[in-house]
Amino acid sequence: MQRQPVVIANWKMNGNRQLAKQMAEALREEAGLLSQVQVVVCPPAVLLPAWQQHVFYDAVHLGAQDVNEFEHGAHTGEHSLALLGEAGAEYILIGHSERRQHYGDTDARISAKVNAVLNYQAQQLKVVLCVGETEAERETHQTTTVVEAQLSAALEQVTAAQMTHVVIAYEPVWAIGTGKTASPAQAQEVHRFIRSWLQQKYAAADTVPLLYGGSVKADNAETLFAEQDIDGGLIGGASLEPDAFVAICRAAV
Ligand code: G2H
Repeated sequence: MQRQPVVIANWKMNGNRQLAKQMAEALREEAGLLSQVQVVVCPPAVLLPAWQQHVFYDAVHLGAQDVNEFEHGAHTGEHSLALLGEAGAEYILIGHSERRQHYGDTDARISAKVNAVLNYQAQQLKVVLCVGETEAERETHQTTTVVEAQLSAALEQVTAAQMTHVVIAYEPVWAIGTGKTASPAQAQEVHRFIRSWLQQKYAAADTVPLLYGGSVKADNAETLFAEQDIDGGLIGGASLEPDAFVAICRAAV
C-alpha cells in the first residue's frame, strides 16, 4: 500500500509572525516537494491567521495543537473547532504527551476531543492522535500495552468510515525534546504493532498514516522514514528552523 508521506510541524509554544513568513518563504521554493509530501504546520493558534496569509496553492496545510471538546461556551482560554477551522486549521493534534502530562488530557477527554473533531459537521477536519510510552514504561516492557490502551480509549467510538480522517503519531515520551531518538528499528517495531492493531479493527487500516515523533532532525529523518510502517514525522524543535524542516520534508519522499 502506497501512502503519501506526511510531515507535520508542531511549533508548540514557539514561533512568531516573522518565523511564519520565513518558513512559508522556504516552503514556497519547494513546489515539487510539496506535491509529493503532505506538509502541515501547527503553530500556536493565534498565529494561524498569519500563516493563512502565506499559504499558497493549497500546498501547505495548517493544523492546531489542541482543541476544546465542547462546541462553545464558558471555557476561558480554550479554542473551539469552529474558531480553529475558521482560522484555517484542517488537522487537530490530540493527546500530545505534554497535554496528557501537564494539561489534564485524560483518556476520556482525548476520546471526547477525537469524537468532537470527527463528528464536526461544518467542516471535514482530521485528527492527529498522539500516543507513546514513558521511559519507565519502556524499561518495564509495557510499551505495546500502553500504546494499545491509548489507541483503544481514544478510538473507541470512531467508525470505520471516520478512520480515513485519522493520522496516528507514535511519540515515545522519552524521546521528546530530549535529543534521544528511537532507533529506526525501535520505532518500526511499534509502528508495526500499531498497523497490526488497526488491521484487526478497520478496513481502512492500511491507509492510515503512521508518523514518528521525538527528536526528529535533518540528519536522522531519512533512516526513520525509510522504515516500512513509518509514513512521515511529527516534528517539534527542528520545525522551527526553515532549512532543517525543509530537509526533513525532503527525507520523507
Ligand atoms: C515531540 C516532537 C513534536 P521534538 O513532541 O511533537 O517534538 O521533535 O522537539 O521532540
